[in-house]
Amino acid sequence: MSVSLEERFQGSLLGLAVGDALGGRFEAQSAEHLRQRFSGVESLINYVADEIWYTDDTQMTIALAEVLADQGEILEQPLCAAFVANYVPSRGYGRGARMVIEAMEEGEGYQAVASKHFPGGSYGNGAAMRVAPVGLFFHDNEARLLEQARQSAFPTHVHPLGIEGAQLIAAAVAYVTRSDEFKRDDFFRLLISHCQSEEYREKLAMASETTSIEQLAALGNGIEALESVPTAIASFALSPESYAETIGNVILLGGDTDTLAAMAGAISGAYLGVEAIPKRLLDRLEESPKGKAYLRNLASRLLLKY
Ligand code: F2R
Ligand code: MG
Ligand code: MG
Ligand code: MG
Repeated sequence: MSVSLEERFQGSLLGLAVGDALGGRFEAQSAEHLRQRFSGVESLINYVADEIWYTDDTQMTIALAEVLADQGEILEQPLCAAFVANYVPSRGYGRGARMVIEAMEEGEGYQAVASKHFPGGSYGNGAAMRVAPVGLFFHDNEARLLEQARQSAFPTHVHPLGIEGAQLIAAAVAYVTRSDEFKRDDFFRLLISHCQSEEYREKLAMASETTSIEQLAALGNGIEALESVPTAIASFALSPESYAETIGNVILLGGDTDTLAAMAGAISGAYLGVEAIPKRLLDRLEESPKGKAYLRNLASRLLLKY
């Protein structure tokens, strides 16, 4: 398989946005309800008839990608400015993230809000859902990859489990961006070697043995990083050759469907390239000022700066 870097960068950003936008239709619904409505992934995708709109996951990813494309690295102040410039509350942010960004907007001490709103900081999946551009940009620079993923998490997520989730998604995106052939054992060995906590080490060991939808469901579908990052990674590894299966299988788990599909879609798109995203979905992705065409162009800008 030969996929160009441009196709991978575009595939990851658009794959994230499409997963987010499709999953956003079903956020917080139960797996039972979704399984009654849809017989499988194909019927889920065929259900989409009109425009699909992305949520905070893509909105914050755009902020990160803009900073990388402009600065060549994640720096705290430009990142905060980009979060504020891209802040559209109606996209549905986590409540902790909302408070931190509003403090940035007001010029107040956002660091204090980030570490005090939740005890020890947020372990939500908000840092992991937006980190894909770091994985793309530093895919061949292991020394900076994890440090930059941490840096991209910090303004809103200071809890170690929130940061580690972002580092693992960044490492997964980086690995597949370098790969022409998916080697499952290597992939999980590398990710497990990056784990700092026993919690993620255990979950990724489970993910490495996930070969069925039932096992995928057992990894979790929640808004916490630990309850969604391993699931998204496992869904990609379950169907590495299909973008549609990768995002469809996690959406059908219910729960935090937009974020599960955003993270899984970013990994799959980086591996398979933009052509692997079903035309039916990509055609319907929003055409707003920061919609489909902007994302494609942003991916190309990111590659030019890389
Ligand atoms: N927030 C949502 N969806 C909810 C509904 C939105 C609705 N449709 C609307 O229009 O308003 N989605 C987005 O939030 C998730 C990412 O969240 P993020 O950025 O991590 O935010 P936050 O608030 O920091 O963390 C999320 C929740 O996790 C729990 N939590 C985190 N740390 C905690 C701690 N230390 N102690 C206790 N609980 C903690 C809290 O419930 C947080 O609110 C994505 O799903 C994105 O799509
Ligand atoms: Mg969202
Ligand atoms: Mg979500
Ligand atoms: Mg470089």
